[in-house]
Amino acid sequence: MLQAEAVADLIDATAPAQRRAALGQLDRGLSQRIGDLRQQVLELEALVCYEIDFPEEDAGPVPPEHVAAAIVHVERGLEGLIGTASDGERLREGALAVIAGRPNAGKSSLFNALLGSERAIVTHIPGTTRDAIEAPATCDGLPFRLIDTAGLRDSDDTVERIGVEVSRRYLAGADVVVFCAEAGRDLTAEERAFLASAPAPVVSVRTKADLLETRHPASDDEVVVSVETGAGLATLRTRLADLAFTTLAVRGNVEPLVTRERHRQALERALTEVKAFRGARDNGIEGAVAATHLRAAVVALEDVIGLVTTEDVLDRVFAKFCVGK
Ligand SMILES: Nc1nc2c(ncn2[C@@H]2O[C@H](COP(=O)(O)OP(=O)(O)OP(=O)(O)O)[C@@H](O)[C@H]2O)c(=O)[nH]1
Ligand SMILES: [Mg+2]
Repeated sequence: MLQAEAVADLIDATAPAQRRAALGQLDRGLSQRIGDLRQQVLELEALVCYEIDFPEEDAGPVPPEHVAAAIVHVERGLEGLIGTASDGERLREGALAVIAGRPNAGKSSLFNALLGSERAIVTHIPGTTRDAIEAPATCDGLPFRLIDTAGLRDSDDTVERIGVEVSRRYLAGADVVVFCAEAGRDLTAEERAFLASAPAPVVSVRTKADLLETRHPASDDEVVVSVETGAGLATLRTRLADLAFTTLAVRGNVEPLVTRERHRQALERALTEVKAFRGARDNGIEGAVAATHLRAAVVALEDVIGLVTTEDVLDRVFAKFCVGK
């Protein structure tokens, strides 16, 4: 379970050097897995070459369902890896968590509390934060880029309006939105509309819980916090980690993680080619032509692992079918 260990190391890593080492371990696991997939595509190519070269073979051609199953197997493998990419890239870069809400909702206070330092200016005056501030933070060991924004509202003040526009731009790229509203009040129509149209998963936070005489009416999907008492902050961190790193939480890290954009793109290219191969076969395209898609898939996979061997196919044919003995 090298992979699981590498992820655990990554989550525990406190120093940049530790993180780099853990990421390196993940990459090694990934090249092995991609090497496996490359091997599977080569075997598929070998089967197809056999069909092409020996169509009248007495022993019978390769059963079509054998080829079909091999195609599905490769596709599943590629899809599984590609499915890890969003978490993997966030592990490397940090998930973008954008704190949003009306002016004075307590956004900057929460930002500071999650960072554990007083980065953003906090005052009782609505409209204090005018520009977005970004800072790295760790929630349950997972890396985040936390953004404090200007309160969302229409303003007559030009500077503030620009800040609000910046907030909207950040929101568009968010991996998760931390929506803040004071505890103990109903949400405004505007706030409801915002929540209904949020561009990313939202954690709904009720702030300033210490100011309430009674408990905030219980609701499962809201996290009630106070930066004065620290209440709810641990729950919030866990909620953020779960929402921003979904497959890590669910899957238990059995697949290696794709942590680089370039790798994901190459895997997607390989998948597209394998699918094109399947399509070509289904449409009765001649075997040699269809097989060029498999070649392209192998090249895409080799792009990732840096392999350059191209002669394996014939070796495979001979080894597997003892042709020419
Ligand atoms: N008692 C109490 N006061 C809080 C809490 N969180 C924030 N406040 C107060 O609420 C006011 C607004 O807090 P900010 O963090 O500046 O709010 P904001 O959402 O960043 O406001 P803008 O930047 O103006 O949009 C300040 O006076 C804070 O001290 C809390 O948990 N408890
Ligand atoms: Mg603020």
